[in-house]
Amino acid sequence: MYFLTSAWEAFDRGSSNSRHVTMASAARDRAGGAVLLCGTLLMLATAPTPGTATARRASVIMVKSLPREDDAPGAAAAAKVARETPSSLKGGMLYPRDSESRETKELSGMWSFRTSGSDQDAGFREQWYSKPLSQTGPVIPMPVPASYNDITQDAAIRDYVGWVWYDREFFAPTRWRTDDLRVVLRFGSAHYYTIVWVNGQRAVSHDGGHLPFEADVGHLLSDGRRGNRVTVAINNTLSPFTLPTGSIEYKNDTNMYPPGYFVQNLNFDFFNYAGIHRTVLLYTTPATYIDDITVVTDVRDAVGVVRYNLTLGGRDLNPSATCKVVIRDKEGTAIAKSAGVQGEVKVADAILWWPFTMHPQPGYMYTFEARCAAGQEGVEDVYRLPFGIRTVNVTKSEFLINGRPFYFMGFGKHEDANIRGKGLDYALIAKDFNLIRWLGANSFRTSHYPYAEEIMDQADRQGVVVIDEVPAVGLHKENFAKQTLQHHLVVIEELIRRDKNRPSVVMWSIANEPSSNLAVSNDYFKAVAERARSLDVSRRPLTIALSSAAAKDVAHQHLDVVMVNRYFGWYSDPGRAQLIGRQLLACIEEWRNVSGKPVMVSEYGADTIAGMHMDPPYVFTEEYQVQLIGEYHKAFDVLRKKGYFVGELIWNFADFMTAQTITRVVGNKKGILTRDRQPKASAHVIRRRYHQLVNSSLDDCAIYW
Ligand code: BDP
Repeated sequence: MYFLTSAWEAFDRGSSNSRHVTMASAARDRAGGAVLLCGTLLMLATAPTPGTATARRASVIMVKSLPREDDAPGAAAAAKVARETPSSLKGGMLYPRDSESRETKELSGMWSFRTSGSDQDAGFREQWYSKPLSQTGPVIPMPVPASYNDITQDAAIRDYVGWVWYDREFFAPTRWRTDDLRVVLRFGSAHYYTIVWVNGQRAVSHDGGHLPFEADVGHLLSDGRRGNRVTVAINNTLSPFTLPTGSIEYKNDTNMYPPGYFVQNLNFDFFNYAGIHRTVLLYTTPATYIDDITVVTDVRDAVGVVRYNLTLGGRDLNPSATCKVVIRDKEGTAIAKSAGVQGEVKVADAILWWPFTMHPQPGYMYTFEARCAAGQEGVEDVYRLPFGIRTVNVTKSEFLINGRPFYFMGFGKHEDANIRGKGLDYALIAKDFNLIRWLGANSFRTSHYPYAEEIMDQADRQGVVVIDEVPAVGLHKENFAKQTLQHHLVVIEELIRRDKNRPSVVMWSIANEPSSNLAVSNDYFKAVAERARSLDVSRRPLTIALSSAAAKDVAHQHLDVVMVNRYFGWYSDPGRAQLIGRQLLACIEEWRNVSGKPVMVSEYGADTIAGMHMDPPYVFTEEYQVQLIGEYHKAFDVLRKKGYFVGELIWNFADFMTAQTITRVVGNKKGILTRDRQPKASAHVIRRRYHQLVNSSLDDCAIYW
């Protein structure tokens, strides 16, 4: 745990909530003051910019200790943690959409920004949230959404660890106060721990990046004439109990480092971009409203069966609320109807949702239109949820979509681009999906965290299959702790709540490359898998991108599909591409024998500097990447004939930024595209392969032109 005593702690003590709250209650907490990261009380009063002399002036002490033995969950302990972390989420997380009963107002644009510098307490001690940030110190303009790291010319901002502050002002229409409405402030995501104030009043806090959070703020809005202010404090520090995981390491050798010097270690291979990464918006609903919708589909003899469940929220809920449901096709024509908060609707001659490589009309989306007059006054709330009708099943050897075998051809990706970091960017989303189609890929894994809802929307609509991953990357011995598990259970719930209705999502990936050879990980993953299965009514299969040796792995028994990350010819035997076939075949056969489940390769690849050439091929050249992936492809073709091999995802779609290390040349270069999305030679090889796997009659010319 990390303990820091500080003015921030005093701030916390002054709040009405106890600071000794559990993670579950922290997730529910809408008004308290404690900063909790995964159940760890993280009093980050001082996290000076590493490496600066200001670190010496740290006014507080940060103590790091790893979990004790009894923190590591054994079977009984893990089950207990799971019991004690009950479904902790209050309400649904429907994507905000305009309708005749709802309106949305985006708060994207330039916000004011500053870091806490070397005095992490300052913002809390001086209550920066109580007035405009510009009145409590210097500010700079900061775009929202975007990571803040690469926006300025200041390395101290790029590499900042600790609290940063944002604010902006906005007007809300007068009717938002005078009418009987609910006004909600929603963040698509902010990285990592976030506290939000509206007009100086605490509105919401959230633990974790990559997933949305929101709060009712109608009661905090000022009268129309004065305008409003939203203030956001965000802390990007990662600990052994956050997801992804990290640790703060103090460097105590004063011959080498100034007193108080520390570094943020990351247990993963991508830059720890931070800030307000996704859209911030306000939306309204009637006071009594549709809080959540769950749609589960099946297909019986060409009839689409749509089971649904509506959850209503708000005060004065009328127990005999009436809800009407209409299913509309793509043209908006009503094709089926139902009434009630739950039911089953049949869609005759259903047009199924298909991946784009399996059907000429891929990604067919219906609209589930719900109208509920649930309040005493009978005001109707209307919400239109896009959904697709399809089935997903896994047999001992196959991955089936709509009853037909599906072979994953795609990549692991990242949310990553220059300047904006992990910030949402529609131009980039459109470009990436155009490239996915150009490459002929039918799928990607959201390595190593949930992607923006706007990305997932495109996957739904374009028929691109998604393996949806939680940010559980870098789980090693010290991370299999009670606190991490508690947080993992919450995160999986947040992810399933957000993405449960998406037809593109065919599988949940509950971790990437954990130390699943450790006995302690068995009970840990059992608990996470059980939680995921209990939450997803449609029972999507579960997987993990595994990297341990098959014979020693204990996690696969809790999964439906085995994904394997392997770097033969790169991290082992670099430059020896001729060994890849032998090694990969032996490895995958072993996984199959050990697990008896469908197996796929979820990562393989080689760092490649675009424009670097050598023949015969040499590591880091375009020639070597081409040679290496060619060897993998030959082995995949052998495996495909064995009947249990269900996919190949190359690492990575595009080059991406990482922390500064001597093993990365301005980031990870395993992309088949450069970071600015231009093809390396390997992209053409992948393109030819993916297109030809779907249509073996296509010759090279037909693909290229
Ligand atoms: C795998 C990780 C991925 C890394 C990749 C690599 O899952 O995040 O970026 O290796 O080293 O182990 O390129």
